[in-house]
Amino acid sequence: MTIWRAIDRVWEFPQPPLIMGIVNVTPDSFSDGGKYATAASAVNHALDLENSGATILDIGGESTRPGAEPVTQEEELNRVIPVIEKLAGKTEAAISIDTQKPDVAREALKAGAIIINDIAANRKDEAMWQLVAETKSGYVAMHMLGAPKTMQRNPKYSDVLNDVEAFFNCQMERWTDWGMSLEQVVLDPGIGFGKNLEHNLALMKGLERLTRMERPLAMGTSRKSFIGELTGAEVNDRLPGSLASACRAAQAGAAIIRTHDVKETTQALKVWAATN
Ligand code: 8Y7
Repeated sequence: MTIWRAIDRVWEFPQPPLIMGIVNVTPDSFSDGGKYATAASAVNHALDLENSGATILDIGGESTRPGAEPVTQEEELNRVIPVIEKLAGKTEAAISIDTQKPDVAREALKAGAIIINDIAANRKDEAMWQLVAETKSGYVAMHMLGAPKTMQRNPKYSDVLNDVEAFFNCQMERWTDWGMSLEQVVLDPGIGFGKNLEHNLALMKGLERLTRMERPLAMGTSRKSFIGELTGAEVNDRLPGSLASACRAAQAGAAIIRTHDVKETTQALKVWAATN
């Protein structure tokens, strides 16, 4: 048995995967009616995702799509903090902050988040880890090669599964050195983050290597490019491929599935769990 701690919450694994619902708070992802309307629609969307089966709500204010431009800290705070504050009193789901910025993460925890989803767990600076150690938040540590703006320019590995596993082993040592408990940590291979189709498929085919590691594994494949590359489907037409890859991740022992399509993923995983 493995436990995952995030401030006052504890989850025990193995169990069927928890669903992390994606809540993007970017100006045009919900509304063009100004800040308040955007925050209110994001909160409503998050509550819908909870009702549809999400145990974790992942709130993000900065697009990390390949080639995306960074947003300023002030803008990111303006986007996510009102949403987390409003949501905190209304949801029983755990609130996760998807940010690369330690100061945004700190404010998000004050506003009611208990998990930091860090796509930049390859960072050089330790401020994020000191915050995780100090607050005892949960920490989803995602593998990324490089940074979002340039990561898809010809990524190279000697062996992607070995390299990702070695990265996690190396970082786990650093995290404990910085005072974090590994009980706070979930690992995530970062599908699409500095990975071409062949790399993404190698990770998915060999996923058991990563789910056998000492910490639970999170996985995000929802609507991602590899599904388009395999099938020709456009981004809003990738639900079937997203569900197939969610079931594959569940079969490999993944602990958390991050998805836009919570209702559909919940149904798929229920059938998977009942027949497995
Ligand atoms: C992931 C993620 C994104 C992922 C974790 C998208 C923020 C791109 N992908 N976080 N974030 N894992 N932990 O298409 O795979 O959702 S953003």
